[in-house]
Amino acid sequence: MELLNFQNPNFLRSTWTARDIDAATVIFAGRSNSGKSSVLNALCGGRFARTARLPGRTRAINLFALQRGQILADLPGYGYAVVAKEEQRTWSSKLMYFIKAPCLCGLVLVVDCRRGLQERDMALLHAASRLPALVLMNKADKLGRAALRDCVESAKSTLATLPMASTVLTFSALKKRGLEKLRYGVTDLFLGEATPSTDENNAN
Ligand SMILES: Nc1nc2c(ncn2[C@@H]2O[C@H](COP(=O)(O)OP(=O)(O)OP(=O)(O)O)[C@@H](O)[C@H]2O)c(=O)[nH]1
Ligand SMILES: [Mg+2]
Repeated sequence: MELLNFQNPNFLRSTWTARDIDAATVIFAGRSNSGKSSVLNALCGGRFARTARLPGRTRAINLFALQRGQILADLPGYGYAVVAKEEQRTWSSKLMYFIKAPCLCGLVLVVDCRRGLQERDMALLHAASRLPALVLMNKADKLGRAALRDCVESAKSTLATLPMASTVLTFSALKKRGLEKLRYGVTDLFLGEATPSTDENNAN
């Protein structure tokens, strides 16, 4: 399979709606501070999306176009308590609306591997159940091998209860660990070739 070229995407715009998107789009979603923007940057080999030590950095949906026109969408995180309740509710309903957009072809769910899949992640997975999902256990540099394996196994058994095709990968945006598998995984999402959760998963 030929890998997509993820290098040097063009920032298109910040938005809250998918109405103006006319190309296949993969979304990067997850809890605030799980590392969505860092993962996108690692995938694309540069600093394109803004990241921050404190949660709540990404405050709109940022669209980046690959060389061939496909789009990566960096979403604001959920579960960030410091953002006012009202604003959280607004984001949440906008995100839930956005993930129904027909242009979407896949979901990269970025999870902090120390926390594992949480309630809000599950709510997102349910809402996006028509999309194949690549579940990234990010910040793998923070856990030892055995703990990582446990977290992957636990995610896999949770995902097995959901209807969509899903793959679990361990990843470190900091150490750029798991990049090749991420590139293949995101290419698969664009090509509509995501594998079911029982197939080729790993705890690298
Ligand atoms: N140790 C470690 N830190 C990471 C990793 N990935 C991201 N981080 C750190 O986690 C923090 C949050 O990263 P972001 O990429 O801004 O997270 P985000 O999910 O986009 O956050 P929001 O936009 O606020 O939702 C930053 O301090 C990153 O440097 C990783 O793989 N390992
Ligand atoms: Mg972000």
